[in-house]
Amino acid sequence: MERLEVTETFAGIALPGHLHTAESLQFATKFPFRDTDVVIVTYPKSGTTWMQEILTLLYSGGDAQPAKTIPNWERAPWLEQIHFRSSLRDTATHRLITSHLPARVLGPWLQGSKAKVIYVARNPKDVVVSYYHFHRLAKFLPDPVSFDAFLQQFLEGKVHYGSWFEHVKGWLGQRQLLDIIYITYEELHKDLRGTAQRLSAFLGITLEPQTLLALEQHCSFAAMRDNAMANYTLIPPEIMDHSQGRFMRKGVVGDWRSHFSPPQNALFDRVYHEEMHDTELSAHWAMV
Ligand code: PPS
Repeated sequence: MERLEVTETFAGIALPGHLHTAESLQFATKFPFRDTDVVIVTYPKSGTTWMQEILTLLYSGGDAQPAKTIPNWERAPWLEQIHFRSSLRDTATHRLITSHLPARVLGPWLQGSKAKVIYVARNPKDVVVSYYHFHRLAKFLPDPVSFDAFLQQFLEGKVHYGSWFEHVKGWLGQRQLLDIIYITYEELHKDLRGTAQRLSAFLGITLEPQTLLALEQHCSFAAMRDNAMANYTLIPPEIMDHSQGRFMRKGVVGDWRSHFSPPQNALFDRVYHEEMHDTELSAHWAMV
């Protein structure tokens, strides 16, 4: 199913029709979670693939084989996408599931289970840069036209998958309602080892030193950039135009500084302050 030009609208959010249908989205909101499920939730470009790889290594006890032989979208499939049911590893003790859906859609349903939720967030200035570049290669997303035009749409919450601000605040609001942990892309960068330990404690996994070592090696940016099962080079060029750039693009913190003009930065800061001034995650990233 191509549907590259199709946009699905669900709960007021635009989503790529190439990956979603009204039926796949309805299914997502009624999916029978198990208490043993582990759900990665992110706004796009916030560290989803990184977390999928980390969990793969944690649950394999450091054996890189699954991460090297199974595409990430089969190891931790997207709940809302059309391929979910055929990809889900139903017999796994802990099913890994990924979602970009906002809390107002998925939260109430998840509250009925004891599934563990891992929410990964990233500095929105770096998110918008990464997302802009991704729009240039992903043929199932609209042409971003220019960075300036895309930035405006992002701040207005009019890009695919909706508003970053609504996403982050909505999921932060689930703190008391779900078994949820909050991780930032910046923490993964600063201290992958420490963050993996924090994750293991949350998941109830005993972390052996050799698992940690293997995880650090396999989940580095360089290793993942060269892993065809994580870097999306398996996706054919008519769906991801690899001549326009790489999915594993730079993998750094603060790349926004080489993209934002002073007026764009001032506008972003104003909206960010209005929306986020009292949220605790902001302490993890540098806005100046
Ligand atoms: S998606 O499309 O929503 O699944 O994208 P997502 O995986 O959330 O985000 C892609 C960005 O994460 C970077 N990335 C990493 N950075 C550092 N280390 C590792 N191991 C890593 N793996 C993925 C990836 O390069 C994208 O960020 P940018 O800034 O574009 O490089």
